[in-house]
Amino acid sequence: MRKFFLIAILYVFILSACSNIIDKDPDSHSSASLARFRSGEIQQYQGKLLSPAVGPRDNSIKGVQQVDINAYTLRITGFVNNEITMNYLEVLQMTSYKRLITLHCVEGWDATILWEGVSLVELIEKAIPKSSAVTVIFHAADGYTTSLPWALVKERQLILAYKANEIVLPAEMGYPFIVVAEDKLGYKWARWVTKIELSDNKDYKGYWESRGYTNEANIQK
Ligand SMILES: Nc1nc2c(c(=O)[nH]1)N[C@H]1C(S)=C(S)[C@@H](COP(=O)(O)O)O[C@H]1N2
Ligand SMILES: [Mo]
Repeated sequence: MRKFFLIAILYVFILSACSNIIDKDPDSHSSASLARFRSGEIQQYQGKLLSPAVGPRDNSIKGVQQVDINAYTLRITGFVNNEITMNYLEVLQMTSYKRLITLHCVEGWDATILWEGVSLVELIEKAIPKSSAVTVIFHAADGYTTSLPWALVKERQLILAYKANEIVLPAEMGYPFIVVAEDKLGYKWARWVTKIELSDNKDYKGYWESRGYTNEANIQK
């Protein structure tokens, strides 16, 4: 009798483990992620499954920011020879680039999203950075800041995205702009970007970096 119960328990255990596996089937979306897709959002790209642009929860320092696009400006300032201010449509008129890139958060989750945006290098070069500029600091509407080396932005040809999975970036994901910091942890992906500051401080530390996260923010692959 005892043996029977043990087998029954084992059976239930195996079943639940399997349903877990089914939910993680790489060839189909889980019902939880399906529910998060917005209307118009594509769910697959070049045979690869995409993650919903909006994650299951928000971990931003001050919650989701609602940016008034009519009042919005993007400023490029600091160690530059030609400080500039652009509005939303001026940025959107620049050449656009599409990239399929995975965002990895320090908390363990990740999301593979088709990003579309403008080149950060083309944007920053409009302001003619000084040769002493080594760091790019991103300032956001919620007061959040983070930074990347200017050399890395150039080397990786990083983009500033305004679309995710073919829809306009949802507020939760940083409307109007998010830094697509490829191969860097989530805290480098500044959302609701309002200002890009060039700096000569190679050791600048942003919000999470000054609270102990590494400035390199490399993904452990
Ligand atoms: N402006 C701003 N951008 C931000 C943050 C924030 O709090 N404010 N959080 C960062 C972190 S820690 C992560 S993991 C990603 C995704 O945040 P989410 O987990 O809230 O979706 O956004 C990043 N960009
Ligand atoms: Mo994060």
